[in-house]
Amino acid sequence: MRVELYGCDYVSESGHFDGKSYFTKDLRYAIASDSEMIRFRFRTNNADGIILYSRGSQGDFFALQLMHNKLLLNIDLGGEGILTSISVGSLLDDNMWHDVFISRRRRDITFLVDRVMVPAKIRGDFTKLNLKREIYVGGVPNFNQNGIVVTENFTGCIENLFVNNTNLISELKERRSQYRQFGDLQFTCHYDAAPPVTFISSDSHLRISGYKQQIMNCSFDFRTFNEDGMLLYNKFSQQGFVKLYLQKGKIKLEIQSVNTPKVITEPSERYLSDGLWHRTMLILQTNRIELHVDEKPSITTRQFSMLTGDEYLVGGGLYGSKGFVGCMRYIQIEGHSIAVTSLPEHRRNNVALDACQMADRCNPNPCEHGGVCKQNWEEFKCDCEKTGYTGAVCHIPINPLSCEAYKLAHPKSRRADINIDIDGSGPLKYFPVTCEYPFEGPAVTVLHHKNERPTDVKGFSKPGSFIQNIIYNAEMEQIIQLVNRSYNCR
Ligand SMILES: [Ca+2]
Repeated sequence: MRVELYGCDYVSESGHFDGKSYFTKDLRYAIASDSEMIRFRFRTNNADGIILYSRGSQGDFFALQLMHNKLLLNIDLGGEGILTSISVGSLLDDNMWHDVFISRRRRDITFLVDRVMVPAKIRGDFTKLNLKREIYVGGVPNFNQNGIVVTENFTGCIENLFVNNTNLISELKERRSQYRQFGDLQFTCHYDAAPPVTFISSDSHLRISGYKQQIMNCSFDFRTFNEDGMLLYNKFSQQGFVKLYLQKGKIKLEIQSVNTPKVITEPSERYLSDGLWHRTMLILQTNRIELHVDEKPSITTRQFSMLTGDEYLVGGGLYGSKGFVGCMRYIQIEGHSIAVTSLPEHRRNNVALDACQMADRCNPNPCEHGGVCKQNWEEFKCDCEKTGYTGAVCHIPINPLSCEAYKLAHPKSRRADINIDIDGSGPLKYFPVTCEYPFEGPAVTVLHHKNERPTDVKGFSKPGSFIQNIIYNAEMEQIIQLVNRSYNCR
């Protein structure tokens, strides 16, 4: 077989940001634009960071940032100060390239990350983005600004950043006068030497040698949506063992040593099976047990001593424990970084190297009508409680379409206070009505409002001098649909 590939020259203008570096483009004169187009690629290991920021004098701003490994755009076109927030993508801090495209035309905006498209409408009455001063790329000097919700600059690589038809990184490299550079910004991408490893199933694990130490020092980052699974196990050289695991999304430490009974502690109340990376460090030494999760320490001093055993189990599926399913990176055992790719094959079981193969099945949310999505490695589930809908994705309405539909199921009913869902599975919410069934003729739907008792009106003699708002138990759109589907109204 012969394969020939043809393509075009690919020009890569990239900037590597270290979390302190950023650059600005001075806009020189104020801009008021009806539309703009932004596109770029990025690659990062960090869940948070500012990517693009600019603001104007009339309350306008544009803030594109990574927050909890999702891209978040906060935009305000000025006026009443109504912020529009659009979030796209998930698990974006996986050290892989991601393509971003944002296009705005007046109040219509399209936000695309890796082919997942979110169209949105910008709130408020204004249609122009008024910018003044500078555009910030990769970071800002001060996080306390409108629209910014994170407190970190971007760390990683940004490639071919176009604002309209201008390649900002290319112009920065040409040292054009309106550009200013801060910190150590480099024009080549660095790739991480410790790529993540994926624990595909509950029998996935790594076996790593230990060296009979009196101090145990192990650390790693993990991310998962699964609530249970063993993270780390070591059987001590003498009696006892240590076991670090997730149970219902919380981290637990089980430990036993010579002359010390088995104890199980829950060092952190936090729910950790949320898909974010969590830095974990376990340090055991004589009379001291330390567990750090996301830099927060939990330290116990008690009578305790051990010699580490000759094998560490990272992940599970051995010794009767259900293993961790998810991703890990930066694994260090007894203070040494572990290059998983160079472990002999019999020391790794059912793991995928060089990438985190997790999928976020809840993003975009597959549950309709505001159902809450929950997931593990294999599947997602929708919690439809309080939505008024049921079924796998909260699609099937619980409430009848109308009083007529209710009558079919309850033929003896003369009067009933119920909720109706006028468009069935459609987007309108259900609302309360009273159904009345006269002996002859069609059913009557009574839509109540908040002022059904008589209101005393004194001192308003002229016509039109008294005004009172009537608040119905339904939104305008629901009332329109109800009227459209009725024979007559009064
Ligand atoms: Ca509906």
